[in-house]
Amino acid sequence: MADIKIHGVPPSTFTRTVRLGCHEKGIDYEIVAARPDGIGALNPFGKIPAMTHGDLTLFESSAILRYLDRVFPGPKLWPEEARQAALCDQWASAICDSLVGAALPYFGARFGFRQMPADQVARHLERIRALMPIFEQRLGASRYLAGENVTAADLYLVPIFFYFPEVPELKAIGEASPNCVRWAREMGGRSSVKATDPQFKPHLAA
Ligand SMILES: N[C@@H](CCC(=O)N[C@@H](CS)C(=O)NCC(=O)O)C(=O)O
Repeated sequence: MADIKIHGVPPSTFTRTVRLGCHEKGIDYEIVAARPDGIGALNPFGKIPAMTHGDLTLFESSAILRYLDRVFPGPKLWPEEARQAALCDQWASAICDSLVGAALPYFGARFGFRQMPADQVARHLERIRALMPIFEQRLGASRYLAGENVTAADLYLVPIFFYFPEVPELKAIGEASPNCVRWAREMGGRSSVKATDPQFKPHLAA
């Protein structure tokens, strides 16, 4: 039985980010099924994922990933060099602060998990559309978000961008972004991304 337990479910984007980090570093872990309404004391904020390692319980994906990066050997998720590490923080934080804030409610509405007025759904879509050129420009200037190597920043973008093909209007936005497509092709070839495929085929709400 693995020492590291990730409490969450595979379709959850933040759960996937943490799992991606485990795979990138070669950390053995066990996924323990938990939804936000069942996470209980592991996260008093009622969000997934949480992680347990012996008597340590952590929530917040960035805290979990940083802990794993410090404690376990394997490729660094945050570069050692200060500027590169800051770029990684910058992109990871910007994704959580902007893209996730539009994409998660949009997925929720389109996958039929959340009821939302149509104009609100449309606003989330326009926000996603407006944000994609930022990633397109960045991934035209560097191979990965924080430079020439995969970092934690990329692990935040993968779960979001890899749902785009499931939703026709997002698929079109993604396909109109050739640098993002190139990045996604490279990321999609990684064993971490293959191993964490949520195998989730949503039924789209109207
Ligand atoms: N800041 C948290 C965000 C986690 C998060 O929002 N997880 C989603 C699932 S992908 C969730 O639990 N949503 C339930 C809710 O917001 O009520 C992290 O980085 O771990």
